[in-house]
Amino acid sequence: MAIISRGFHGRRPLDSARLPPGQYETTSFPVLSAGPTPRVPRETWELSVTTESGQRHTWDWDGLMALPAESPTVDLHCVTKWSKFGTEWRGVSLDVLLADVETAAEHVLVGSYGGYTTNVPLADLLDGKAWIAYGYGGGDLTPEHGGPARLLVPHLYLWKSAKWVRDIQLRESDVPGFWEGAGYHNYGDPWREQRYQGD
Ligand SMILES: Nc1nc2c(c(=O)[nH]1)N[C@H]1C(S)=C(S)[C@@H](COP(=O)(O)O)O[C@H]1N2
Ligand SMILES: [Mo]
Repeated sequence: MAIISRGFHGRRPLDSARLPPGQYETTSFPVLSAGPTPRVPRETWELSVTTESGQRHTWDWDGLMALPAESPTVDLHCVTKWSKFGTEWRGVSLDVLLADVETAAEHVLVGSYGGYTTNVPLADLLDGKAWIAYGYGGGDLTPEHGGPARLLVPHLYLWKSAKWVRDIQLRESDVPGFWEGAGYHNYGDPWREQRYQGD
């Protein structure tokens, strides 16, 4: 008699193995923004990386487009408990963006058009773990979801993925961002359910 494995159909393991503790799966793509959606024309858009010694590297839109792009497919986990599986993005790896940036800093404060900030260890942006994403689902990233370009750090709760990203500050000391300063966890690992300070 054939034994049917209910959990595995040859494609991937049962989806519950992809769901961090306390999360549920959704197929919609909710919009979560702490303020109004900034409209940033590509003509004036600029991204900067500033090192701990004050060196500033900048990319305009054409400069970003000239960098080699990747098409990551990743699962998203929001601290408000929805997870979305298999989202398809296009963007530039932070490994590429930071390749020529000399730094000994271990901390990053990411800033957005509109004033949002979030902090993340530099190590969590490197080694294929993060992108400056400008495409979603085969098209341009819409303003609601962070277009022209957002940070994408899918292994951490989605509040770390700053929409409308504008600057990446490499810092010797850690400093909390918008939600981290309001009581959310400093690191935000969904698999360890690090939602709030003390988790
Ligand atoms: N600039 C900016 N980035 C942001 C936010 C924000 O309010 N402003 N919200 C964060 C939060 S809490 C989440 S869950 C995700 C939501 O991304 P989405 O709206 O594309 O689903 O963006 C994150 N990045
Ligand atoms: Mo969120």
